[in-house]
Amino acid sequence: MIDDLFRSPQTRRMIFKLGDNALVLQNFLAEKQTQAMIKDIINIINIVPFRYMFTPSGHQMSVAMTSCGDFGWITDNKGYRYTRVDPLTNTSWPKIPSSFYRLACQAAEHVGFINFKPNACLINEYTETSKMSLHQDKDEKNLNAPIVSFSLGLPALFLWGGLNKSDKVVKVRLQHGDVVVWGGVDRLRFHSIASIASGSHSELGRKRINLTFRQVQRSF
Ligand code: MD3
Ligand code: FE
Repeated sequence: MIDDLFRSPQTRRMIFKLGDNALVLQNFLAEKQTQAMIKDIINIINIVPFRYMFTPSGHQMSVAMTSCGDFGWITDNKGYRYTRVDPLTNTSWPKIPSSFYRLACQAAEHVGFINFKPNACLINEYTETSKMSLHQDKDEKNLNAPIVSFSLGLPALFLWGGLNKSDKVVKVRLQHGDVVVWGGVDRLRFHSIASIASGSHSELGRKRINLTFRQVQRSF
């Protein structure tokens, strides 16, 4: 209780319902945990660096990406897909650090998705001018598994849509330490990152990093 009096309101854990099977877990990640995760991200990008990939239609993305896990997500002139090897470095994607893995499963379990076993973790790096346009995440073969996302660094304006691209969107500010879990009826919702706040984060500077944990293959 005393602890609560001294903690700033922005670091209190709160849960917001976005949909029947989608929740924002505000401040789910503790500062110690995000610091450990940032160290692990630096190790990963030493092996498989962030890169600005091209969409199949030939547009270069404004979000730099890389992956860890058994599978990584790529996009090029041949399409969107998951691969076991990074085509840029010709190495296997690095293992998902245990510091991320346990927290991703815990977050899923916290909102009722038991047995989540992510085998891909996409790492997105945003600057103040990056955007991610309205899309669905449907390259995963197992659409029964939820997706868990972790936000680090600068805040983002996230837009949460419906199952049709033209459905109205809800604005959600995602901040450092926030987690979003979505599955079930909300798994194929359209969503986008409209903008990144300007400013500087104490650990990441003028950047935002988002991790998304996915179960890419059906588990037999
Ligand atoms: C999707 N990433 O990597 S994650 C992506 O912040 C991606 O980097 C964004 O979209 C990012 O594919 C957003 C957060 C999120 C939250 C709720 C969702 C994505 C969602 C609900 C339904 C579908
Ligand atoms: Fe997405």
